[in-house]
Amino acid sequence: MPETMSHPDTIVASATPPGRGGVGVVRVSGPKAPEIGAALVGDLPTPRHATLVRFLDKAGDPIDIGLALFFPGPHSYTGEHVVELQGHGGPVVVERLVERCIELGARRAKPGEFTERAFHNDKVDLAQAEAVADLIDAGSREAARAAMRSLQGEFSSMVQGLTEAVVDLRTYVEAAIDFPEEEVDFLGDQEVHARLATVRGHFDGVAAAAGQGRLLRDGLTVVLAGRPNSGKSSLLNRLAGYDAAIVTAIPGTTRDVLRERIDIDGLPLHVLDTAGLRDSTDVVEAEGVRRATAEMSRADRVLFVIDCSDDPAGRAFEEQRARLPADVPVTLVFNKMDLGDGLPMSDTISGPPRLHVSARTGMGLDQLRAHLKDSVSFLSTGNGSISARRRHLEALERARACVENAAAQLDQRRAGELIAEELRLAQQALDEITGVFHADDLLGRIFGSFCIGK
Ligand SMILES: Nc1nc2c(ncn2[C@@H]2O[C@H](COP(=O)(O)OP(=O)(O)OP(=O)(O)O)[C@@H](O)[C@H]2O)c(=O)[nH]1
Ligand SMILES: [Mg+2]
Repeated sequence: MPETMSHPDTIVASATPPGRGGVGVVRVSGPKAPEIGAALVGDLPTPRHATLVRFLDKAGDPIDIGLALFFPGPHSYTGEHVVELQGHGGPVVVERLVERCIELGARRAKPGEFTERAFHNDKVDLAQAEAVADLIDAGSREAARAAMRSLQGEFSSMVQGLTEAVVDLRTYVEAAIDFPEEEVDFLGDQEVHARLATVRGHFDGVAAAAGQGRLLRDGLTVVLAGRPNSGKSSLLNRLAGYDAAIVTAIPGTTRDVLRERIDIDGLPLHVLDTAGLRDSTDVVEAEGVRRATAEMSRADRVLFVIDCSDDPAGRAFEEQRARLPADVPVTLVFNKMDLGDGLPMSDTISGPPRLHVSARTGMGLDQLRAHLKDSVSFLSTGNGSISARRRHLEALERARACVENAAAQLDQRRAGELIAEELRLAQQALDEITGVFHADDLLGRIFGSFCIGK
């Protein structure tokens, strides 16, 4: 536990964003909060009662008039004594209040420090603390609802249920180790297999919910790639609903990578328009092609755009295949269908999924959107989804791999100790999600990305 926990400082920060607003909230947390509050407003207000007061400077002159609230620990956001000052939301007023608190013995809070204290004081676990930031940063209603569910502990209790199933299995295996003469039979019996099946089932459920949650938060990144003039920029404009990119009949129009964030029923879609792929002696265009290739390797999916009036067989894809990252899935998008005879290309050839659209008329765009949602099994209803991060999915994957190792060892009738050890590692990976077990730098990374005052 950090040293600050035994003798915590008192911290202060504006809880409202910088700038002007109706109200500006300054929050003070720590052992000196009651003393600071009393000095600032003359008398500490009754706990949990909003009290109209004057905030006083050192000379006793009023800085502002507003509401003061006192939340004695542990019944506060951080679990410490907290004083909240609600003044007028002007940057000068708020800064003067913060400075006055510093004069009285507080120090400026670091990003996420209030929530970090809430975590150390067991007000929230790590997944809930992260959900606080995700709720603040939510880019859609669905994402906000999912973050709210995680904040209320739904995700944590799913992980908890999974952990219990793992511990249960481990206890069972360890009991077998204690009776070596029975061990072989014990590990071969139906009971242990049944418990293992339960654990696997749990994993599937939690992983599905967390996968949806991560999609809601981070979304899907797709790169529009293809030959020059195939209509990539036109497609971007169609998806974005406005003229984001320059479109001309001149091949090689786009050079820089353009990014647009689009919302498909709550799924955040990051669409990147890139330079048409061809070998060019133009240094600017060649750099554009290099960047296009780099973006493709980081994408969740490449939409390979083909001008069907010019290349109905999609030969461009075969030509460029070697340039495309091998591990990123591709969808072939046959564009300019308005120019064709309206007949979709033959679908008999195996290979990447194919769609037929017209960026000019908008034909096929709904199918494209539906395809993108399907490609990640996104459920638009968002019902029951929780917010989750890449970190959570990675921990779940690691835990699952350990359980699968344990299962393999069980099949090979290996020693119970090995199985128990794998299960212990699985449990440790799960504990990282809620923060029961964590590497020291993990907290710094998580809370460092919060806004100040939260
Ligand atoms: N008829 C028709 N023309 C289209 C369609 N989509 C794009 N075009 C035309 O095709 C030409 C090239 O379009 P862009 O969107 O600039 O193509 P691009 O793939 O971004 O081209 P570069 O940036 O040069 O790589 C323009 O003249 C567009 O008007 C379509 O669906 N139908
Ligand atoms: Mg373009």
